[in-house]
Amino acid sequence: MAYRFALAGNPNSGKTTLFNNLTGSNAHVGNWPGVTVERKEGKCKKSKEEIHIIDLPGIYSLSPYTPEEVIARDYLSQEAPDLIINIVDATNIERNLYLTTQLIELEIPMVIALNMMDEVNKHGDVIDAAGLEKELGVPVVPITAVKGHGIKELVEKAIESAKNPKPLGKTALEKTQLGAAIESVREILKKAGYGNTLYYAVKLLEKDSIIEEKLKIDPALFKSIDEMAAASEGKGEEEIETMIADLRYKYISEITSKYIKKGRVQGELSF
Ligand code: GDP
Ligand code: K
Ligand code: MG
Repeated sequence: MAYRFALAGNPNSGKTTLFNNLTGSNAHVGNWPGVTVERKEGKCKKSKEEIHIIDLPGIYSLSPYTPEEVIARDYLSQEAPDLIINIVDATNIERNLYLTTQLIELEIPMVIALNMMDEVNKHGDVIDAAGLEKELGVPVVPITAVKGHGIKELVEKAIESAKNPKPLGKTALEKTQLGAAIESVREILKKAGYGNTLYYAVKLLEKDSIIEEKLKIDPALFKSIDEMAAASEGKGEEEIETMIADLRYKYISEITSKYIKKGRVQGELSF
């Protein structure tokens, strides 16, 4: 059977470099419907299996604020690719993992390509990829896209995960005080027959108006979701959307301090 793998990551994380390495030169280049954002698709040359790689626009989050974000999230939630390759710039891992925590919520099989490992090694930093993999619940494969290092392992892991995805453990937000509200909204969505319930539950709690319209939820159910969102906002002044962003960053900061050792103390001179 043929597979569709979507390549997702921040701008400048090395998506084009990885895409070119995977597909060689025979990519089909066009635009996403209705917008002048480039759409590239190509066949993966690194496997006997038939794999189509779709390059998504570079994005920092799955919020609905830029055409790129909307294209990426619509593609992922509506076209259901077999797998996401999430390319992460390992030299800028905290910012990149913000998107990762959101991609994981789509419940699509995923592997993380931890790119720019040449730079990480040069700085003497050490990233515990196995630790991150265990924490995030998805495979993490260190690569250096410009040199083609780690690509074979990445493709092998990706095929393995597409064929036999491991169940996700509790994801970042489910581990926080929002866990109960997320679970309740998921139950409502499941009963109403929706898929992608984790992603949609978070989006509804965030009061994402595009998703609210798209799902056409019964007004009574909608009201109860809204009340749960209001209750989760708690006593603080914060909007729930800000609270959710803060919770993601807090989680990321905890896991990066646990699994990344900096080789250089900040401000230290190197010779
Ligand atoms: P995109 O914006 O995600 O498509 O990123 P690009 O593929 O254009 O890469 C951004 C920059 O990072 C380019 O200058 C690449 O040559 C560079 N780059 C990509 N992968 C690596 C890598 O593994 N190591 C290093 N040192 N640079 C890389
Ligand atoms: K670029
Ligand atoms: Mg690019």
